[in-house]
Amino acid sequence: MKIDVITIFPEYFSPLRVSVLGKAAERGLIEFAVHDLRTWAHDVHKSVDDTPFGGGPGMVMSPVPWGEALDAVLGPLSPDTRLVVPSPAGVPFRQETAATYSRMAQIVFACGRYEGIDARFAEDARTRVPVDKVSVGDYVLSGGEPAVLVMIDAICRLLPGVLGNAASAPDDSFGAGGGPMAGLLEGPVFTRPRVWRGREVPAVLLSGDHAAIARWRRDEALRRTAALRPDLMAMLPPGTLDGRDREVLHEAGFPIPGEDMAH
Ligand code: JA5
Repeated sequence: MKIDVITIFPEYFSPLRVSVLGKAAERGLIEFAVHDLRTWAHDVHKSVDDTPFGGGPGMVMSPVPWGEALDAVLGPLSPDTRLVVPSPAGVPFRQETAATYSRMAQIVFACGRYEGIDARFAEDARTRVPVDKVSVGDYVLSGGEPAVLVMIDAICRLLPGVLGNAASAPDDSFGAGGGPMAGLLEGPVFTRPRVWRGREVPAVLLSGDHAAIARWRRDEALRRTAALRPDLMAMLPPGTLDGRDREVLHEAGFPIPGEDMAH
């Protein structure tokens, strides 16, 4: 997979050389190309922003360098290419979004700064490539760069061969593998020592009973998800809760989707 990033702060993306993603790039599993938008600026000051039509505070990024940058960076037209523009006004980026993007041949990320990019840039780009405006959460950032780092990490760890342990992705929170933990937050994890500052590791985890351990982990995931993320509980596909799941949720005092609390 090829990932292009267009930004006025190329240095912001040095973390892509570190750790799991850095190694995946070294091994040729991912190709990162980070481009300085000012390469396509036209004046001696290499300016990429201008005052907003209609007035208002701040500056708006000019569509002129953005259009030329995209022309230069976009590979052959393909249904497996996306232009992704981070924006707090975009559609939420979720685990399923990461999975969809991990199957792309090329993703171009366009990092806005100031008050954003002139709207005509995305409108024009749409005539050549599918364009997604994507939010990574309901808060304001100073620019798209940190959002793009977040998305690149979530996408690339799903690529074949990128994670050392092929089994670790499906059991993470959200259980992208569609396994038993699908749509739930991951519960607590433990390692040695067995007793630390008087606190014991739950006995079931030392029992060697793999079915009991899997059931305990699901119980913990259900309790945590119901307590912290009722929105995720509401999104569980119908029919995913078994009898024990309902018992756990009832004991914890949480309403069970599609069930009367009196039962
Ligand atoms: C700000 C010029 O989902 C959180 C986000 C905040 C934010 C994003 S995504 N992009 C920008 C931006 O500011 O481009």
